[in-house]
Amino acid sequence: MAGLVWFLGGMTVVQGQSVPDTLWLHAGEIRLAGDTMPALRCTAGPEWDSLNVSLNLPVMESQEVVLVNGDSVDHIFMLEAPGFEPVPLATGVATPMVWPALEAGSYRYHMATERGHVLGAAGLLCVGYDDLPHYHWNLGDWEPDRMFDVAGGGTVEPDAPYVPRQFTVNDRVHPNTLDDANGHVQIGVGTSCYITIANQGSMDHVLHFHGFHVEVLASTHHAERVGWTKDTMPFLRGEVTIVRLDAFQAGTYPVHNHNLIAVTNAGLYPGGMITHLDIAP
Ligand SMILES: [Cu+2]
Repeated sequence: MAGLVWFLGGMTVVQGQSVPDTLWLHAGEIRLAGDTMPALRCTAGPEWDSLNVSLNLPVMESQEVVLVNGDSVDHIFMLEAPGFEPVPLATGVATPMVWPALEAGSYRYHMATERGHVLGAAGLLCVGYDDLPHYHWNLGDWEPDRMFDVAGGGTVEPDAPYVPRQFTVNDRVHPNTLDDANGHVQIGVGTSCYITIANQGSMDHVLHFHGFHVEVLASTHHAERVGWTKDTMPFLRGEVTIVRLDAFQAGTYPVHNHNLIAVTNAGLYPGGMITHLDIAP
């Protein structure tokens, strides 16, 4: 939800939504390619949604936010941004906090609790980078057994094998990734866009772009990559990267995880972490 597309003089500007006064943490269920799993989601409304919300703020503008913890246990909210300290969220309580004034960049929010992480309450705050269409890809991986264990009060063994069955971009598996206005890149030839890529999952991921090399503008875990132009890039757990795509040729080009398991839905190819760049002539 919450994808807003404005048409400004023929230019399409894609982004999340402005930060509302109140956000909700909900417990619920998600269905991905036949698997039903317990999940936590952060939304901009009081109703459950299977998609975490991603948000925008202008450069250097702080924001007061109230977060309602609708889960049955306490959590800790974290925005990975300079000047932000983790905020305890008691169950059933609306907790006020201030998101600091931030320089242009993309910042990951998440729950700094195992339950919050495994059950997937995480999204993005994008600040600035709004002079071009700005898409985002929250990368996720999901192992139903682990999610049921943690939802039932269990904890993850540090050396337990991790074999996810589902792999998502913005909480969707391919081909549903193509229904996502925030993630499915659709721009015209000769134009450009930004893409924020956030690895919200429990394993590292690698994306391969067909048709284009993209320029790295920012990276939380690989500062040395800024200025590089590449078509394949690994993203460590928790890493947030902003790239710029200059669409010099028309056509439809896949972007996909280079790990073959991650382009399946419960083992069936194709699926998982695949989206498209659709460049109109
Ligand atoms: Cu490829």
